Amino acid sequence: MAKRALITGITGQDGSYLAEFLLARGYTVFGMVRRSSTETIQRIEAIKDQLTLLQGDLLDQASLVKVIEEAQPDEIYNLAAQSFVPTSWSQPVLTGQFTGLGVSRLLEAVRQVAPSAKFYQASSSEMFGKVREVPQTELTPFHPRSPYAVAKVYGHHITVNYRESYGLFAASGILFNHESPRRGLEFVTRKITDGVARIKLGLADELCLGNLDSQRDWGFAGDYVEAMWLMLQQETAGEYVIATGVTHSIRDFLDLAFGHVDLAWEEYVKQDRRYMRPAEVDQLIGDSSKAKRDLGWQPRVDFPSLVTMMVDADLARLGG
Ligand code: NAP
Ligand code: G4F
Repeated sequence: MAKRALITGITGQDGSYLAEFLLARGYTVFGMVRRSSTETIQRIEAIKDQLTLLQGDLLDQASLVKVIEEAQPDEIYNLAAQSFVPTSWSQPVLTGQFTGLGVSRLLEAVRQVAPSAKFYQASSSEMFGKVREVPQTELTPFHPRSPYAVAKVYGHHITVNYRESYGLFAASGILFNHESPRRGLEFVTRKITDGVARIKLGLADELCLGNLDSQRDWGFAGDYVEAMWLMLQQETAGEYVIATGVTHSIRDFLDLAFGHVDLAWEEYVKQDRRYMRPAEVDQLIGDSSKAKRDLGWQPRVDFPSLVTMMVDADLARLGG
């Protein structure tokens, strides 16, 4: 019998790649979507006929119970969250409700309705924040630097707590930044590749950014959803850092993205205080040795290939 998977956040970047990955492995895939006045399913448009979409919201306990009753999942991937760090300062309470307490609500529903289902929580390298050691591992202490990161620390610990309290198979992936042509336009990588394409095609003449010095360990989202799945194929649940182990600055990203279309970024990029953050995460770099050893996982797409993939996709989308 085909395995059944439920994905919250299926309309997001990771949800769309994970849904494709699971369909290709013969899963019956259910996706939880929230009601909206306009359609939010662009990223899953091509596969929507192969999915069953169920209405639910992380704020609404009864809807979560109903979604799990209908899906009867073997595996549950909790990818839904308010995931944009700057918004977590302007909407800190809502971010805590979605990204933090939402995990409790979902775990409670799992405990009541499907206690034998395997559960994946989307934890984040933002939890390391003002980093205590370099590179960061599963044992590095957390020092969150935004309401988003604080909420993710809550989600992470409550996942461990439900495993220890109730014996649920509850795993947590501490994923470092991962990007793709499907990344939201407000995140820095996609903002840059969209900006490069617009400038190259004569649709824009400048790109306004914030802090150019921060460094991130950027991987490809398509590689990272495989790690989520591998975590749920193990005998026991655990925590895993998923990262490339290589870090780059925003300036490095700009060099490659503008260089790919033979432009010099210094002529187009302006710094704008509006995009500076009240507290910054300066440098992230992950050590995913445990995932390599226990899951057999490793990233396939390197940094230059990721950048050029994203620039080419935006050029094609905008008609270049
Ligand atoms: P994303 O593109 O922002 O997608 C977020 C998803 O959550 C969307 O499908 C959104 O639905 C849904 N959602 C938001 N609030 C909800 C609510 N109250 N009820 C139900 N659904 C809700 O995020 P992503 O990049 O795919 O990331 C997936 C997960 O991994 C997130 O939890 C994120 O915090 C975490 N994470 C991401 C990264 C990364 O680098 N991408 C790294 C570490 C961890 P709508 O379409 O309706 O808005
Ligand atoms: O692309 P970002 O907005 O991603 P950030 O804050 O690292 O968060 C992403 O990765 C996390 C994993 O570590 C996820 F948990 C989270 O959900 C999200 O997916 O910003 C990256 C860096 C920051 O240091 C920011 O200050 O880019 C810097 N930056 C500089 N100019 C900018 C801009 N970020 C944005 N969004 N927009 C700018 O104009």
